[in-house]
Amino acid sequence: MTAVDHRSHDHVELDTLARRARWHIVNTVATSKAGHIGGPLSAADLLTALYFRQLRIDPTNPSNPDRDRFILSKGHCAIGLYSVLALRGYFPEEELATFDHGDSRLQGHPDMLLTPGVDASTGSLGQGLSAGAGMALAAKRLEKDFHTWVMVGDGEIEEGMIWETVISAPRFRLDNLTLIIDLNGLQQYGWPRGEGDRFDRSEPMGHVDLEAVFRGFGWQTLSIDGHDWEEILTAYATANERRGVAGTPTVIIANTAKGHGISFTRGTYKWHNGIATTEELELAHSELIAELLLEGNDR
Ligand SMILES: Cc1ncc(C[n+]2csc(CCOP(=O)(O)OP(=O)(O)O)c2C)c(N)n1
Ligand SMILES: [Mg+2]
Repeated sequence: MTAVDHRSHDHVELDTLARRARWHIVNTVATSKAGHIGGPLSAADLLTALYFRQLRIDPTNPSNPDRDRFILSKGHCAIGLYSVLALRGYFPEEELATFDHGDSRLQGHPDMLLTPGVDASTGSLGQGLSAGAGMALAAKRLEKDFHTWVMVGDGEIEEGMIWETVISAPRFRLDNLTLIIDLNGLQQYGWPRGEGDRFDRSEPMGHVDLEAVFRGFGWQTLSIDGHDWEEILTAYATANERRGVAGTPTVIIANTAKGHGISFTRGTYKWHNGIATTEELELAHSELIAELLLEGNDR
């Protein structure tokens, strides 16, 4: 008996795209022998929904001054962004094979001067939200209607510069600015505390009530499951509807799992970065793509 698929057509399409993005991530990093895995995988659903359902963008005109902006502040997750940009049509998917090569447009961290669709150069953690607030403020001053979206990691928000903008953005009434926190529970190293560790490196924000903190600074907060299409799309729509009317910025706290989508990378800090072996690649392919091929849904 064939199992009944209760997912909506829209969610099946997003699911297919996100699987292909995840395959590009793990396969490209293995091909280039460099790059990050866990953070791009935790963000893959959020990025797919953003680029395929939310952002007002045109891949054939990436510098349109009226386009929505997106800043991947956690720039080490560049391969996640590039995979989705390629699927969305900013450049050929085949170009991903040049990732991190010296002469490639796809550097290990995003370079806005090289890559079509990249709105800010990032990699030094903590800076993207300030740049995004600048863009949102410019939109207000120029009376432009675009929305600026910024994604940060949960380790990244330990950076003090993030909080300078958290404090100031409501003062500037930046309701055209949305921050997405990829709350995947891990940063570069893991938990629990191991022998010889000098610090507890458990969940970077595990002890903080982020909703209360952001609300205290005057932000609208939305807390979601960052791997649930309905919750992601609803949060994006809510944030977008606040633009121009609410007077305060929005933060989407997306509960995710680092390495989500592939069994052996999920929930382990060891896959913050790493090169999959041939056997691991085969397993990842069978988990992500083989099922799609069976369903005839690979395109
Ligand atoms: C200012 C700065 N300090 C340190 C690093 C090195 N670094 C790269 S990724 C990373 C961990 C980031 O963790 P998190 O923000 O949680 O990202 P994710 O879990 O999504 O990979 C660190 C410390 C950096 N890129 N920039
Ligand atoms: Mg993290």
